[in-house]
Amino acid sequence: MGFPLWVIVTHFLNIFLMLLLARSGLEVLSAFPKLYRTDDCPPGHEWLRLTGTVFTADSRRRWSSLQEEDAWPSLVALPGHKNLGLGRHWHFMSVQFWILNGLVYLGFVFASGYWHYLLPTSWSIFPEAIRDVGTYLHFRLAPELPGQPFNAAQKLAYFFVIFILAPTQILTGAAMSPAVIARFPWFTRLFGGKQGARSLHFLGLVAFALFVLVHTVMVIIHGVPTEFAAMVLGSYGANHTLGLAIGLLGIALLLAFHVVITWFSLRYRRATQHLLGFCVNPFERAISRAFRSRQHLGEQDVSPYFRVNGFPPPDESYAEMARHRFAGYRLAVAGLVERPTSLSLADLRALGVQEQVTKHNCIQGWTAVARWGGVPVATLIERVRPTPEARWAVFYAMDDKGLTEGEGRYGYFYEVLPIELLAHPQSILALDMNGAPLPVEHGAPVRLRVETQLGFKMVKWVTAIEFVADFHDIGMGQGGWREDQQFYAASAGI
Ligand SMILES: Nc1nc2c(c(=O)[nH]1)N[C@H]1C(S)=C(S)[C@@H](COP(=O)(O)O)O[C@H]1N2
Ligand SMILES: [Mo]
Repeated sequence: MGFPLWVIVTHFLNIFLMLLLARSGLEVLSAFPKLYRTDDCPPGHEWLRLTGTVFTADSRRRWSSLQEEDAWPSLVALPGHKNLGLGRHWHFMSVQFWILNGLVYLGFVFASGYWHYLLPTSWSIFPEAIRDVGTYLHFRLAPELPGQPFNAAQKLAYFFVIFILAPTQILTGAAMSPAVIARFPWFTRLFGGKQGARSLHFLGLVAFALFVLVHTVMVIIHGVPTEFAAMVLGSYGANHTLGLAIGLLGIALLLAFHVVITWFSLRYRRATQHLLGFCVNPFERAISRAFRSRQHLGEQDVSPYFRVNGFPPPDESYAEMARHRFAGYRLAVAGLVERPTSLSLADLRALGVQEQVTKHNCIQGWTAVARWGGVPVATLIERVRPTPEARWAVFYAMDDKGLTEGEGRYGYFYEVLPIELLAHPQSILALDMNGAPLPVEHGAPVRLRVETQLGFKMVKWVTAIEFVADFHDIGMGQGGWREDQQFYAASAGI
């Protein structure tokens, strides 16, 4: 027996895509190399920590969650060296093709009757599989099931990987999306919350890696030339030398491809962001706009510790304003609006304050829950009346990142959001956090909350809002400071 052509092709594409997924997934993990049991992510209480740097809740020095990011080498991470934005792009691009490849494979499996070889039909497969493992441990080859290409242990392993592990990996992946968490909180709860899903997603990678290891060892035990002939040419009787040559060439091409894309991604980061964006942005934009946040978490869900990302504005004028409890603060709202305005904190409060207990999702991977109070952006929109050309709102902040963070980046923080998203019921200009005025580190006196999005969209220390028709002439034109400087995607629903 051997393998039909569709198995050969989908098997090769699977190796190709899984390697992309594993490396880019590790890049994402490197941005927050810690795993937690609960969505509070209490610093110092991770169940797995893959980094030497430890920050604790009672640390006397101020720290920002971006400092928890690690630089992993390109040998394990795609592209490596602290490129979370690009790693995510590679991951979300690859996963679409991986799912497509999986569906094509399953289509053939069921259409061709091949499923007989993959779906166990009797409980006796378990003792048989254990006996097969025993046979291997005695350095002998386990026999195939009668009339089938696989032995019982093999069949069980393939069944587990194809019908349990792969779908679970897709579901735990989806459960981490902030848009999904905001719209279908129950779905993410099935996996023990975002951190449960994140932990399971990582354990899924470990399970895949173990499978690949054993699978490869089996190929070696059964004889590389024979197995390659079957895997590449479709038959155990095919020319061994030819099978081996084509197989090794395939592996070499695959590795060469990885070397090239890693180099390209590091060398041409903006081009990589744009090229992969063609595949990723439409998908991300669609779920960001379709899902509205419906979170009503309880007071008991509020996290005891809420991380900070981004240091407060360091200048004296901000400190002075903070000392006077922001009495002199004004929020300017202008651009393509019929009634430009400037509002004090009292004016803002007078527009009506709404409360919501919601989960914050930082792009790095941490979560925390707080009760936010603030003015619905919809109310503000009604008041200033954007003109028909206005499509986006730019939120300008008071922190110059060149002064607060450095790392070769510069400029005042800002983010652009589509007006549609800002009109959603849980999009607010927050003034309060957990029943008190916003603390300085969390964005005093005004910060944005758009609950279906990743944290980086929720600008803190907001000083002005501008309605625009197009954002390509703002900053570097990518739709926000993190998009400009860290190559994140401009839609942030995943
Ligand atoms: N002005 C400004 N807003 C910002 C940031 C920043 O650096 N500057 N960081 C963003 C990121 S990446 C996150 S995760 C959240 C963190 O909010 P928190 O500090 O209140 O937890 O703020 C967002 N808003
Ligand atoms: Mo973030």
